[in-house]
Formats: sequence, structure tokens, C-alpha cells
Amino acid sequence: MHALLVIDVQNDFCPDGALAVAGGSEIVAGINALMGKFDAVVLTQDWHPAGHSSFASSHADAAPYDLIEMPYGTQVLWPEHCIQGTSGAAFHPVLETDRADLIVRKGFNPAIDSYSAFFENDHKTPTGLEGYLRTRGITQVTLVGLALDFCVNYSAVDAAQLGFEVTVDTGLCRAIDLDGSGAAAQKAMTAAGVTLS
Ligand code: VGL
Ligand code: ZN
Repeated sequence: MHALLVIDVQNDFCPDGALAVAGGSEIVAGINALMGKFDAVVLTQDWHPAGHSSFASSHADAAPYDLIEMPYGTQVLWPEHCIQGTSGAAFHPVLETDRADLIVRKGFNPAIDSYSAFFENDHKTPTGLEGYLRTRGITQVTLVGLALDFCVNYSAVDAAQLGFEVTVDTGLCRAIDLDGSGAAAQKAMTAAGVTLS
């Protein structure tokens, strides 16, 4: 059984969004077209409370894209984005959300960011997605969405480490590309045994 994981195709990651990823909206039609080819479709939604610890605005003397040390490791500080219930946190209007079997929200813990669809950034706290996929008999996952070098990358690496057979369809992803993060992500995914197509 093979699931499509659609990562964070939300307004704030699309052009004019708070954390816009270049070309973010170009991938939506292609993702819709892919949905019917899978046994299961899962969407993830970045879903932060106001004042989330990953926002630069939550820290004195910090600017977006600064790095800080958190108890769980180094964290990039982001512009405020995907705040629960806002239009920026909503899915891109063209994304066929009715076709999703499951929507996983992540990043709702104020103290920990969550790039991965499987674990928060402490790499320990599960989102529950692993159990969902296993109990549905899923052994293969294909990932698409935003952003290739952050949430897609972390989700793909975790999925591979959990033993799923993982493909990332890079043509249906777009990257933020911060300080070489694109190249680093490619390396991390390849090292974890993820197939990039
Ligand atoms: C993401 C940065 C912050 C992503 C989410 O979806 O890649 N990136 N929150
Ligand atoms: Zn976020």
C-alpha cells in the first residue's frame, strides 16, 4: 500500500504568503493530478499558535532567519507564519483537500517546532502519523509539497528511518534555499535512502 504525503501546501508558503517559497503555487495542479494514483492521501498543515517559539518575533533582538539554540537543538527563526485559524494557515485554494483521508497538523506545541510530519524537532515526540500509516498497511510513501529543504526533507528522512520505502517527487516540491539548505537536504535525503525522482 502506497500513500501520497502532501506537505504544507498552505497560503503562507505560496507567493504573497508570510514565508513565501518561490514557485510554491506552481505545484498544486500536479499534486491534484497525482492524488488518484495512491491508496491513501495525507495532507500536513503547519499549525502554530500565535507567539510560537519558532517565530523571530517571539525572541528579543532576533530577526527572521537568525539561528538560535533551543533545548532540542539549533532552530531557524522564521517570520510569523501559519498561525492557527488564519488565512495564511489555510490550504492553497486550488488544492483538492476533499480527497485527503487524513490531515496531520504539526507545530502546535508552543515550545517546539515540527518540520517533520512524523516527529517534532526534538526528534522524539511523535505526531501519530507513523501509527496511522502502519495500521492502514502502508509500506511506501511518496512526498510532495513545501518546502523541499525543510518540511519535505525532514519528513522524508524520518519516514526512511522508520522503515518506509520513500520517494520524493522533486518536480512537485519547491525549496526555500537558505544558506545551502537545498544542497544539504538533498544530501541528507540521499544518505537516508530516499529516492529523489
Ligand atoms: C516550514 C519553515 C517553518 C515548511 C514550516 O513547511 O517547510 N518551513 N515552518
Ligand atoms: Zn512553521
